[in-house]
Amino acid sequence: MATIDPSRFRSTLLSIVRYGFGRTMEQATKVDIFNSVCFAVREHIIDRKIETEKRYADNDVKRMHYISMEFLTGPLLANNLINLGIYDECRTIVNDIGLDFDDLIEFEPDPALGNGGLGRLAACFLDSLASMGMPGFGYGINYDYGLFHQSIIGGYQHERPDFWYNKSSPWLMRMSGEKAMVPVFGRIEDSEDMVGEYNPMWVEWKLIVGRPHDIAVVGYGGKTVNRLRLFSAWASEDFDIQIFNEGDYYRALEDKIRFENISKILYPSDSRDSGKELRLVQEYFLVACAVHDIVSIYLNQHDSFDMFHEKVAIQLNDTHPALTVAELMRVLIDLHFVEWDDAWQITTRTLGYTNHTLMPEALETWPMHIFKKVIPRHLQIIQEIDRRFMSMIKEKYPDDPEKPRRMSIVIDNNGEKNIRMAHLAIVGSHSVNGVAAIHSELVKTRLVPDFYDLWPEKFNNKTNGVTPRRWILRANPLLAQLVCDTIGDGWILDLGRLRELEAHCKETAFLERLLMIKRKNKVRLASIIKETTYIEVDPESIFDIHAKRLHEYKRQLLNAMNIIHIYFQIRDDNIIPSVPRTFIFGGKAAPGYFMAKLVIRFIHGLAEIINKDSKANEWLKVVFIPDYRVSLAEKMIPGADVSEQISTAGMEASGTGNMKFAMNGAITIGTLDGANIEIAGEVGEENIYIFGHKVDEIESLRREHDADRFLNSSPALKRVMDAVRSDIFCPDEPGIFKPLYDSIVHGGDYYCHMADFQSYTDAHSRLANDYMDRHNWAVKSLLNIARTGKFSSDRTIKEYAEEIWKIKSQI
Ligand code: 26V
Repeated sequence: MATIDPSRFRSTLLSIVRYGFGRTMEQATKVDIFNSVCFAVREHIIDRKIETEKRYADNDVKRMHYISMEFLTGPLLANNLINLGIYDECRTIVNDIGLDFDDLIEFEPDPALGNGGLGRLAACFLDSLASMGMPGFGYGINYDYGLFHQSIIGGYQHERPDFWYNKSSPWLMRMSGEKAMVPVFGRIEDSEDMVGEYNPMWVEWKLIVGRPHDIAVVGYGGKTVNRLRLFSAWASEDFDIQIFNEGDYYRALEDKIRFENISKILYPSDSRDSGKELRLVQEYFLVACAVHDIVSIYLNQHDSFDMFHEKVAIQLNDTHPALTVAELMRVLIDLHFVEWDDAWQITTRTLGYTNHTLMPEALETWPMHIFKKVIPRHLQIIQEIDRRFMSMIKEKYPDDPEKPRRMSIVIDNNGEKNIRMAHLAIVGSHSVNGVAAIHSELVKTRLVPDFYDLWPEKFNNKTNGVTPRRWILRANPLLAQLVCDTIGDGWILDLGRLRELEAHCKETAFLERLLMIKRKNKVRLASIIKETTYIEVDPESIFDIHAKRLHEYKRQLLNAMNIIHIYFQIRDDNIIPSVPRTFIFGGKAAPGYFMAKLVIRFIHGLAEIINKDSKANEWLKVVFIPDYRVSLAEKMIPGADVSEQISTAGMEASGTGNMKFAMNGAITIGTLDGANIEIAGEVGEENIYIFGHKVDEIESLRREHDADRFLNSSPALKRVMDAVRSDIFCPDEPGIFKPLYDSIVHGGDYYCHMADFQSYTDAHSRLANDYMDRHNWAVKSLLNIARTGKFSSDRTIKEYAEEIWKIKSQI
């Protein structure tokens, strides 16, 4: 671990404030001070970054490149200091100068370059790769605007743009001289070459410039510093000169702005986005920049492509970068004159594809005409890949005429041709993986059974994980200290060692300490709740947290239904609960997702009525904390007693919040879905509350769905549903919640709220009873912490590294 020289750090800091920002310490703003502290820390990072790059180059190591449209890093200063091992020292020095270190840490904005789980997973993976000394790098887009900020006005979500001031982010290093030139638009001109062979020419394209900006990824222990390379889009200067010379200044400027819009915004994953041309251009832009960079790095040390797949692995984070298949083929064939068959071998041996969802509306398909307009040459290559693939399929399955239609990359939907990105990714990769055991099975058996039948060896599982550096060490320093005091610090890089804590599960003093830490984290969370919502909550109550994107399948509405049920028990049945409860929500809804936004309004409706009802509010409170994001998650998760993981079985690919809560000592109430199943397997069934229908039961449930049968057989459910329909939670806006009622009662209840209601409320009452036995609850909490070591992203990355990427640690 590194140390810092206080006087040197101090003088560096002062001279950055003075010569970097032109201010004396007295004049400097908070932004100046924050940036200067980061720059001073960068000094410690850059040396190691350069050293790491040299180590990789000297050993000509195999590198893995993780291409992702999203990297949800969260604030970086605290984590970088922790990973460098200089957090406490830096804190003392900064405070000694008369600044407030903790305040500066809080001041850092979240780089919100991701939507949720998929982007955060990518960030956890980079942390693990660097912490284990592995040559793994991220490629993404340097969006000017990250995911929107959420505010709540009158119970409704409002979106405000997130200009995360990347132009001056101290973590982004613009790497001049390493730009990528990306051709786009134009058309294909058929022609013959000198020997009379068909030789299509991509002509009249325009050039976008991809400018790389690197964020250093500091591994724990500070030995390895990898990089996340984010590209921003610019119009090329040649292009500028050319079009400005044509004389139409305003049109030329419009074109320039159009190109520079490519990296402007992160799309907030919404089904309405599908088919948007700008999104396809973004995906292509990322892929083209990344492939350019990856091939250049390879060619720095090699003069043919013979070794490519032995030196390069590329992982596609979902189908968003699936165009890599076509772009790598194009670069090999058109720019380096590699034969088709060789190029195909290289491509498929290099690429791996991770699937992150089975939701049909989230599976990408693109109308062919957009491809033709944006990337005509890639379309041609994809059509040729598909032609060859189809002839193989027809030969292999001569008796199944439906196979080609089910498996082709290009599909004709009533005259409109579409490109299926998942098919492109599967055909072009040697590995296809899901992100939790059950999900990987469903990929094989339900999503693409024909592909599994054809290539069973391609399919595998890599259960997700999360980095304990951010999610324990940074988010929960009190817990981290207790663990270190008890078993040393080996767990930080080997989370399985948390099992050693089990030996202490009978020690009252230890359990008391654990309870005290939870209480402190709850007090901290309570003050955030007070600041952000003006609601006062009692840290003695159960903090039951449901924090994730709003989506019908994640069933925040089921949680709300249980809250109403408890409320009516208190108000109308005079049943006094065994323990007071605070139900806490956090999460953003996609701006165009009506039902998800209505659920947010509904939760606020409940809060409005219940929190004001004096008969109920000492037992029950409802809180929605606005603007859920990484930095807020770091404060919410350690303060949870109960973690809500209640998706409809078969719909949550994995979940990663579930892991973060469990390793911070929250007890899960959850369905047998995603990684919940594996969490249950690790912690043991007495330490988790599992409820609800299983994935195999869902289909027949839906088929036999009969709303009246549910309502007539359960007075409790009927009472809750009547309340959803009535205006008691929206007295000033009658009728607004009717769509919620309709989707459940008249709409077939696709997400099974009614079918799972009874077992959910039962699980909640068991849980509330168990909570009263503080000793036993502490044991459950401890066993959750001790037994969730499997869910470190280090374990996940080791599996990817050994089984797919074939990369090795270099320390
Ligand atoms: C996106 C969309 C967009 C259109 C509307 C419906 C819809 C439904 C789901 C999605 C998710 C897209 C991919 C994704 O973010 N998957 C998440 O990946 C996490 C990391 O593997 C995993 O833990 C989550 O379970 C999974 O939902």
